[in-house]
Amino acid sequence: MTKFTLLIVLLIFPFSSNKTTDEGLKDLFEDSFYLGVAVNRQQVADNEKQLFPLLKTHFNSLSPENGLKWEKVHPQLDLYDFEFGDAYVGLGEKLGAFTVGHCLVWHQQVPDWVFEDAAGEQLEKSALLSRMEDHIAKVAGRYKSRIDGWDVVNEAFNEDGSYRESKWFKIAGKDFIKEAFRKAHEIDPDAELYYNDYNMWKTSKRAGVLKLAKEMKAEGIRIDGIGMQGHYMLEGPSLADIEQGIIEIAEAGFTVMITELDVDVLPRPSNSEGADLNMNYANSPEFNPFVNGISPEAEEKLAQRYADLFQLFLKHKDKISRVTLWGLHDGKSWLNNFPVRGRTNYPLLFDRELKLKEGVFEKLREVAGG
Ligand code: 9MR
Repeated sequence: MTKFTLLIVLLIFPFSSNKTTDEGLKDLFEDSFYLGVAVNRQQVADNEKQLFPLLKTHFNSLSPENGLKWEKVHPQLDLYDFEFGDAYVGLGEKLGAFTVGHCLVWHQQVPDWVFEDAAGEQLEKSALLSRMEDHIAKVAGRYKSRIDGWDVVNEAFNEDGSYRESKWFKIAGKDFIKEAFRKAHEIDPDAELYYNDYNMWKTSKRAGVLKLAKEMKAEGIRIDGIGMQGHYMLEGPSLADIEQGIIEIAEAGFTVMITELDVDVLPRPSNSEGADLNMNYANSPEFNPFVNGISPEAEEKLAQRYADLFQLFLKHKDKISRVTLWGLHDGKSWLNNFPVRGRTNYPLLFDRELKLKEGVFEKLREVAGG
């Protein structure tokens, strides 16, 4: 090497090395919003090994995919299981991450006994609410000041903006939502409190949610933000619809979070109900086309969809506090089993070998101006 080429190498190296080796996804958005990821039980247990550096490099917020849901953390009346929660919160602290709790009250992944007395009869409203308050006190209380924000109530509305006829609602009416937020705030006054739902880009659904959220605020009940889950497809919903959602939530006085982002790349059967139908769809090349790898065209569309979405989120960074991916890598995404079980999907930012999808990263870097 001549002195001249050595000089050139020395001059270029510090600039080029930095970008490609250490830069994580989160760094693209560090002045805008947290970048989060939902982790599962196995990933939390494994944090010392392969995953920790990867999480540290790319994310500065964590959500628990399933481990803090009622059936996991409180499987029986007098039995709480905090093994996952303790490890999860510990991981969040080690990462220095904004650590989210998900979710205190939901109609899914909640055992039947919650709604029944010892004789199996349906509980009265006051008994159900006091059971719910006990649960919130134990779970949010255990992680007081260690969990930064809670999804307090999840998915309590129908698409038309009416209340979902869950057991919670049938027994307690909308008061279950108000009481859940009241109790969560009493137990951990420093935690941010969120309502979280899918299809918040739909005008009708959003109207129902915002009406209640404003009513709660007017009654002095703390509610900081609304989570737009962000389970999207390649072709829809439109950016315009998502944008309208972000704007209206912010105008109503609430912080916006994109809480469960993923992009389904597989075709959706129009009627996918029933186990037998699921079988056929999973086995059919039409509905499960990428068993041996995603096509370059679909991968390119995925990268573009993520770029478009993040460009929109950046445009509204003053309204959005966090964007969280619903899973770390394709192999573990719930979308391999929804709406059809047993398909091979590619909805996330890391592939099955835990490699960051370079095409997506490149495009995100462009939209982030890096
Ligand atoms: O990703 C979760 C999956 O592993 C569970 O089987 C499923 C059970 O309903 O819940 C998934 O996460 C959901 C989240 O908690 C709330 N919004 C919808 C998510 C996808 O179903």
